[in-house]
Amino acid sequence: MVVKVYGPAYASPKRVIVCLIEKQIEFETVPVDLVKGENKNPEYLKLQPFGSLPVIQDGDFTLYESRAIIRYYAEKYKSQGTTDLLGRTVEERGLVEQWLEVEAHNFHPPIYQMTTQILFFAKRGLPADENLIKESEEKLGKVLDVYEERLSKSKYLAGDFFSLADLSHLPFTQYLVGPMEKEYMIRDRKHVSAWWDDISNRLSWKKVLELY
Ligand SMILES: N[C@@H](CCC(=O)N[C@@H](CS)C(=O)NCC(=O)O)C(=O)O
Repeated sequence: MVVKVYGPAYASPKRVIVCLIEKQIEFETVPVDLVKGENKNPEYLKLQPFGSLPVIQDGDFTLYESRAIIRYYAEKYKSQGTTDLLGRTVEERGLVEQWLEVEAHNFHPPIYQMTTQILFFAKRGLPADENLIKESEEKLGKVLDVYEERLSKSKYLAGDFFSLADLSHLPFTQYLVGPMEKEYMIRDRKHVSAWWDDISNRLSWKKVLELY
């Protein structure tokens, strides 16, 4: 059964797609255009009642929330493709979960604000809130300082192995270093910079960027 992923052009669906590639799971994509409001169509809302991307359909099974989806596939196909994305021991699993939570609750809110203000408002010709951008950049900087300290002690966030916690950072950090033109936030931090070079050069991520 080929997994269907809705909304491949956006960042959160890319979190799922990069995981499917790491796990060597076959998938196809269904475009959903947020600008046209296709995420609010009744047919889409039947799959994802909050109207957010992504959602996946795997046979009769439907699942939304990108981080729930990546956990699901990492667990379901533990020994296929890249293994140990959730760690090998319960302690490693705990650390992967800890850093996945940090990504979702500390890293994501400020970077999402910046993405919305800098990329999407500007794209629609709407004025950006410069104070909010500045405030979010400061918050994100403080989060990255914590990452710098952590990554001075281990190669990846959860330890010396690549995990879902690292993978989960790929799509929005790509916006930061690319179209948002704020690469200095990564490059000014030696260990964060080396970590970014490592994870963003994975074949799976290069494939995502090539495809979408
Ligand atoms: N917590 C959700 C959030 C997903 C999310 O923010 N998706 C964005 C695209 S990257 C979106 O669909 N925005 C439009 C909306 O939520 O109405 C997840 O991780 O799946």
